[in-house]
Amino acid sequence: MSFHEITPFIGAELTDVTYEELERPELFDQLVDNLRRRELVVVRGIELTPKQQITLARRLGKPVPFLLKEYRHPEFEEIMISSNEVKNNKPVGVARVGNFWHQDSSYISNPAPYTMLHGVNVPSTSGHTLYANAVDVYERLPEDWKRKIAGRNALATVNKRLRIGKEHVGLSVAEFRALIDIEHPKVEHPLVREDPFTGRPYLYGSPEYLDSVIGFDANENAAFFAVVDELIQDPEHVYTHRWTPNDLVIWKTATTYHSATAVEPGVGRTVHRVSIQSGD
Ligand SMILES: O=C(O)CCC(=O)C(=O)O
Ligand SMILES: [Fe+2]
Repeated sequence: MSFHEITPFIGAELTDVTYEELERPELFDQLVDNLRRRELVVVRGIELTPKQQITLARRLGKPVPFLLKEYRHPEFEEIMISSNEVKNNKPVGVARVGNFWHQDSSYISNPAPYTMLHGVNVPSTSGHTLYANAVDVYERLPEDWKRKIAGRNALATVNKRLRIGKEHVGLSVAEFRALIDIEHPKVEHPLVREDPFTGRPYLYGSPEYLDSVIGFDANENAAFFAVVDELIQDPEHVYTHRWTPNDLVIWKTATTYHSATAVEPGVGRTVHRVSIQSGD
């Protein structure tokens, strides 16, 4: 029983393992080691109850309940249900979570370091998840851009991606934007950071969650965002996770860019998501 590398640039995978086996310290330590070095770990087809998923998450840190109560699992507040399914005329969970390239919660000042998804009901022909490595993205950044961004901070924002809610009906676009800026102030992060485990530099910020690089003019920002988008989405450097039932996928939020892809019409998809803060 051992992990194998999924692609040269990201990911390690473990197959044919049960929850009881994964719980053993030797194997779980291997998982942590692979997660630290490979950014993303896939445990294929592992049956887990919500409680078992939370127990595993606790080994990595402190599971934190999702902000909006209505999308929490009815019994386990640490689990957010990410789903396009509807039961009794009610959405089972949040639909279209993360359907653009991003690093989880990078628009806040202290994002939880790990995300864990369990594939409860997953189609095989759509609804894949795409992953790229932010260390690899930084490495591939042309030298002149590395020089231009060295030592710079960027302003992150949820502005471009915030969803319009019931409470926003009647607001003009300008008023909506003004409100977001008050409720979700932009935060500043260094653009290049060092991974605490490997010491490798990585790019922190995705154009969808970036307002601007401080000190860049509009043209420089646009040019930089285009370069970064192209590097993130380079098909040679993207791992496509094609879900199989009960896959458990865990990633480091800072060093992993990812994007959910569309689910084909009429097909249900439900994953249980746990966000894991450090410490306890
Ligand atoms: O459901 C997925 O494919 C990933 C969604 C996502 O971005 C997340 O859960 O952080
Ligand atoms: Fe995400």
